[in-house]
Amino acid sequence: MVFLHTGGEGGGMTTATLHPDVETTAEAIASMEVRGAATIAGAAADALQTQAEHSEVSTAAEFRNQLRAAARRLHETRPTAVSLPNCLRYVLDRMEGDSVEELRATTAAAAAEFSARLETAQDDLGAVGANRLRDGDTVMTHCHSTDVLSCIEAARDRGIELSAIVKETRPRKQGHITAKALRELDVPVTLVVDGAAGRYLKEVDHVLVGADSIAADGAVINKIGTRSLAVTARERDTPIVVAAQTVKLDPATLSGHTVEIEYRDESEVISERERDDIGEITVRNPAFDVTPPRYVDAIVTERGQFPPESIVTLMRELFGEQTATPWENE
Ligand code: RUB
Repeated sequence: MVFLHTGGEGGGMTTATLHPDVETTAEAIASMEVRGAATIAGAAADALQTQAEHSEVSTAAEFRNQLRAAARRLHETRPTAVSLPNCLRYVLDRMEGDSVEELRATTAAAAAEFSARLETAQDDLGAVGANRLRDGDTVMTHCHSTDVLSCIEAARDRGIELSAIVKETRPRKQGHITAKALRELDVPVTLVVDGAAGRYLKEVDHVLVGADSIAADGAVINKIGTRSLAVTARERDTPIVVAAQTVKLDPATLSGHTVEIEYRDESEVISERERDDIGEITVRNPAFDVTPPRYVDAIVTERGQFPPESIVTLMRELFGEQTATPWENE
């Protein structure tokens, strides 16, 4: 069990006992053993469900405190993927009741419902994305996106033959995960280093990327290197399509908030030995970048396909200007 001191509902301090799965999940997200925006949100929902189902507290106030403490622990792991706060908000906003048993039931049900919706959304999005793909097309991918793979899988299920040029995606080479998943779908794969993408774009019919967050102006926040890929693709007239469930829409950007870009450890970029050999240098490792809407042709969601500039309409409909952070309430 993990003991955290948290603010209590009466303003005093209480000790919230978190289920070990919450800490295990938080560590797995922070270390990127669990990664990718949709997968992170699903893991967070599972952890909240476990916390609710196994809570041993005796009062409703303690239960609420404990769930908020669990949500805070999950929230602090990775800053850029908005699916994480969207998940925590979805579950905590539905934590209702006067007794521990009522709170347990509503919270666990909300977490299970969030997970189920995530899965359905990805399938529905895949069906929309597959409509863009034609027999014989070549797609180029960046990083590893389960939303992108859902589009390709739906196309393959319809008997559409595709091939893929997969960018390695430095520094952590998530392109290898994509390559493996595509081979499992029987898609021929050509792996290229990131710098070679431009060279191969003329053989590509669609650039297909995922998103960690989408801002109200239609800007797409995704793995570092997405922006330069989109700029080059636009220069070559290759359509760039973003596959992103609506859980990637960031409602806070409606009211002027910006998306925090995560910087990761320098050791992902260069080893200690290589660095010593070079001498005194600065190393920067931003994990994500922002692609302005003018370089994006379409955002494919489970609610259909949108030009990036019109995504704000869907964002307002689904979230309003919701920026509440119920995990911080006392
Ligand atoms: C993953 C990444 C993915 C998006 C979308 O970054 O940028 O493109 O998260 O993935 P990291 P999905 O490896 O740093 O988490 O479509 O699976 O949500």
